[in-house]
Amino acid sequence: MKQYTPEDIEAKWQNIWNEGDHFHTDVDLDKPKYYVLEMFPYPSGRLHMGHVRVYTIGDVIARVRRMHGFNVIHPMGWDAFGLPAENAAIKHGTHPAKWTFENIDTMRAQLKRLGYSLDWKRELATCTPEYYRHEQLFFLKLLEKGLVYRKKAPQNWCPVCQTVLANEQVEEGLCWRCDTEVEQKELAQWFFRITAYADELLDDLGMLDQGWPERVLTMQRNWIGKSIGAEIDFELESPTDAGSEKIAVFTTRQDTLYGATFMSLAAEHPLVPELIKDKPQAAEVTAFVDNVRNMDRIKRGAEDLEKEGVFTGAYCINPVTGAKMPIYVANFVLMGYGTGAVMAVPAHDQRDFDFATKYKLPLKVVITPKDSDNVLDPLTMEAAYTDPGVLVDSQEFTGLNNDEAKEKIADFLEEKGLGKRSVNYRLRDWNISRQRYWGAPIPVIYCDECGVVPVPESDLPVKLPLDVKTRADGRSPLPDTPSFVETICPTCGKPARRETDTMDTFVESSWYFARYTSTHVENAPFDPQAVDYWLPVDQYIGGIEHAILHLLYSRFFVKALRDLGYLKFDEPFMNLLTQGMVIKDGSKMSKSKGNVVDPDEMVNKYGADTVRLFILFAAPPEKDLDWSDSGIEGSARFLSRVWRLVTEELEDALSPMDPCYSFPADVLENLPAEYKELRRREHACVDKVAKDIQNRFQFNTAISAIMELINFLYGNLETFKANPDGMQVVSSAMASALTVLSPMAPHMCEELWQAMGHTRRLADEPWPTVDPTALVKDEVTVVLQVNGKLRSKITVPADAGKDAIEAAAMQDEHILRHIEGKTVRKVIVVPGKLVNVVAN
Ligand code: ANZ
Ligand code: ZN
Repeated sequence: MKQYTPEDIEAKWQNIWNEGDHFHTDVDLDKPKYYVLEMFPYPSGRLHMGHVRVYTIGDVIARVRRMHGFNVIHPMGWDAFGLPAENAAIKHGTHPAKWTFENIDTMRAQLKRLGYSLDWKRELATCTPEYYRHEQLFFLKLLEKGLVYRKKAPQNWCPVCQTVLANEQVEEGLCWRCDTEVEQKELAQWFFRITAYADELLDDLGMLDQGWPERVLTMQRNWIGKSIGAEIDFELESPTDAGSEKIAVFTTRQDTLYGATFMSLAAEHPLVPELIKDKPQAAEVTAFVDNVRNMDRIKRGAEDLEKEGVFTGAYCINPVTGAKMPIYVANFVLMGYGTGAVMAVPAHDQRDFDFATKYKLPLKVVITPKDSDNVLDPLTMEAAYTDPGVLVDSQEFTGLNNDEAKEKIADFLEEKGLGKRSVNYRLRDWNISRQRYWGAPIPVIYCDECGVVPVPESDLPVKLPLDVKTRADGRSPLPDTPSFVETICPTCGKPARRETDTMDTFVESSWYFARYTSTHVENAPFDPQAVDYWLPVDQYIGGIEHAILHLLYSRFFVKALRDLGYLKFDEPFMNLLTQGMVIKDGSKMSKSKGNVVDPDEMVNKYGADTVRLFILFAAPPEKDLDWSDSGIEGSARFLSRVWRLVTEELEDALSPMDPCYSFPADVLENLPAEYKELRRREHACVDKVAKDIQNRFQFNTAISAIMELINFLYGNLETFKANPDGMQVVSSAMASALTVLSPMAPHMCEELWQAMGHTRRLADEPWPTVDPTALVKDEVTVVLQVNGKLRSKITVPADAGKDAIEAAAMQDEHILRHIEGKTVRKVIVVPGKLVNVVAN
């Protein structure tokens, strides 16, 4: 018997796959394509188990699809720009480029050791000018189209990372990367106008509702946050010295307009200084405003914020009731949303209710519960009434359901010129400027004469200079690099300065999946035929942590590139699988907990096939996977059993039969019953593995099915060995088992396949064709009687129950003929033998 030595076998097959670019595919219009992609790794140093999990899942899907006749593209590359490279370079006194490329080499070798069927010819790294030059081109094209703009505004600033952050990168007020409290800093920055696509980004989620997890769809929907309502003008009691006459508010509840009793403004609202001018309240308001401005936006938006405010001394007028409404500055009103002003309806909005209670402001009830005659009493209410209801105290609208009133009042406001329907989004434009070095330069030039001048396309790429030293304080060395900064203006030829900010690395990951189709095209981002053929991605796999950030940006990018004419589809990822974490002893693996399991160590100890098998077997892909030593031992034992079955128990008797070989009926009839059962189990296993993997990603149940087949072979070895004529049946079953196990444990299966005498590579074999009749369990003949007389015979599965047999009997045409016109009184069923229908 040949010993199972994974390290030899695995290296052997990896060499064979690598040398022939075995998994490289090209456009082939005669074959259906399938694009399977896992989120590409950040070259952080070494692979962790999370990587192994996601790439193993993707690899099995790729291999199974390939065997089903698809032209599969399964590429790999590196999300290679970003802050950790810079921080590591500072810490270790090296250069980010050196650090990055060394890590890429290490991690590439690790991926290869795991036997993934990747198309390495398409490999890319986003930090190379060959990649980012196209991104700079997109920037220029989007600028031309008005989808990129520069704006000075308060920005999220992380003092530790020394850079601004997009809204999506601030989590509960903290930097997503280092958990530092984010500050606000006024800076001129570049923005991608993602809001131009807000509606489409929302509507097109409908195209994904079959293929994406519901919770990701919900998170995206909420992040875009579409609100339908109205903008309403409130006249000031008296115009300000500067000439302002009114305040516009955005509301989603114009049905409560008759209940608006005061006005709340954001601290940054431009009217505030005008309103308090020469008022006794001025000093107090100014102090309050300064205080609120220093709070960060996220905290100001939080539900549990203590509502506070201050009276400005000014009033405005409710346009429909004529009531005089005091104007407050309130800490929970944000300047970046709607108009930065809120008509306060304390009876029907909880925040306004809290505020009114605190500052003793009047409540007016304008909506009451539908089927109740106890009208809400403003003096005893303990909370705002926010549910649907019927309008009261609202002039001509009194008595309407509030939904209906929303429409009617919007019509009324539009007719009278008091307001208009309006839609607001929570989504903000994407700030892509980063004040860090290790990123793609933003291709613009600042000229004292000409202002902001885009770099001409013919001058691309604007290369990131590599001959610089990173600074210990983390600040970008680019502004102090004259050879980079100093340039001449492309318009007037006078000395000018380059932009020294770089692009957010999420820009790179927003289009890499499209670039894979055309990695080797130099002068254009894409080969049009290749993008049209391969895209969109059929199956995308990655972590839930990207539910908003990366997935939203990529969706936006695809729509923008489509409108630039580069792409012809609307959504990048048709199906999304979000895998769970790999944990140990119930918690996330981390150095501080000392519970990290290193992939290389595991591959050294057990071999890649065992590691892959365990990862797939231990949990369904969406669930967290608890690493266990006994679990991986179990997977290793199973593979050894398969090995021993082929190389020892059955060695000389096996022949290179096709999997699911179609035997003439008499071959099986002349053998003991175990053969027919083996064949049934063989076909059932192939069928189940295909369905479990392709329809539901249930790798664990697929593996269980293969284990059962192997167990059945072991359990009946004596019978099989005693009947040499039956060896072809056993060989076919063994070939099937190896074929369907090969996507999970590719190296060992190739080796055993070869040991059976097969000459083609298993990786190139088609998925076996299941014979549906082979799936039927043994059948028995049942005689059918009507009133005790034999009328017909049927065959049913041996294990069919009484109901199934009766149902089959009552459909038999002979029976139907003999009971025609009669009433069935009773049906007697003796399973496996007879059915007697009593009728008269
Ligand atoms: C009056 C009203 C009465 C409101 C009522 C609600 C309930 P969403 O769904 O998030 O869009 N609002 C408007 N602009 C705001 C701002 N800049 N900062 C804080 N709050 C703001 O919420 C829309 C509602 O949030 C608007 O409708 C407004 O309050 C408030 F019974 O207007 B409402
Ligand atoms: Zn930070």
